[in-house]
Amino acid sequence: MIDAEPAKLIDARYTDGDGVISQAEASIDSELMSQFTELDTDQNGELSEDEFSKA
Ligand SMILES: [Ca+2]
Ligand SMILES: [Ca+2]
Repeated sequence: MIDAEPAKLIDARYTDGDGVISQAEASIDSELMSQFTELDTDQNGELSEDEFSKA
């Protein structure tokens, strides 16, 4: 039941191995997609692990 994750890490399904979530990758999750612009604080069109951890 308890998922002992210290912090949200980028789920492997969102990444192609580059460690960031592109908009295309985020689009598989409508909830994430809806937050994408807000989370992308440096507005580079990708979510870094740091940005994603605020989700
Ligand atoms: Ca990626
Ligand atoms: Ca970003």
